Amino acid sequence: MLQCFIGLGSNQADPEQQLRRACIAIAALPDTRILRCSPFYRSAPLGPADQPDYVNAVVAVETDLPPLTLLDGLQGIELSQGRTRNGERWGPRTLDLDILLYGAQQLDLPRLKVPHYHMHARPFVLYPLADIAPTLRLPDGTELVELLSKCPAEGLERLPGQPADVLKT
Ligand code: A4P
Ligand code: MG
Repeated sequence: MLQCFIGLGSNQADPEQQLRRACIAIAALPDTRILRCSPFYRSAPLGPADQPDYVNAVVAVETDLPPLTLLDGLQGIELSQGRTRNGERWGPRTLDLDILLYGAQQLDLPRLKVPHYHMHARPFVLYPLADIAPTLRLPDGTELVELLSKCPAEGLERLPGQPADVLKT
């Protein structure tokens, strides 16, 4: 089994609830289990500013699914939670699920780039990732703490509560 990290984001239709539902759906993917779920963070939108704040989190999973099968599963969850794609880059969405890391693999496929291309400089990815994997290294050897030191937590607010509780039921 490989350990993977998945980034979750939503800024429409009750974002916290979208993320809770997504965690449950990820845990129900075949040959996959959630190991850890970060706290939820409210974050200022990156991209067009005329959209609501996002709620973001990161989950660590263990999976036997090949990378493109995992991507198919995650895109199925996005669709089942009302995700539509209108072509606007970085526009509002009910749910976005990104494969941040897939074991220590580096993938450059037409449908899948891993590590996720913008994760290195996004506070709403790096801080929740550090909550659940503080000693993580990226496949190229870069330490997560090094990336964090260059990425201020601007526009990021940790929300109260323990989202991981949804996984214990
Ligand atoms: N794709 C390639 N690599 C991956 C990967 N590692 N994980 C492909 C998931 N998908 C990957 O994605 C477009 C295509 O990327 C997919 O079909 C897949 O084959 P998409 O979800 O349809 O489109 P997108 O998410 O709008 O595009 P993009 O460029 O991936 O956007 P991001 O990087 O996901 O950013 N601000 C805040 N505060 N919080 C956010 O979460 N998110 C975005 C979207 C913008 N601003 C944000 C946030
Ligand atoms: Mg995406």
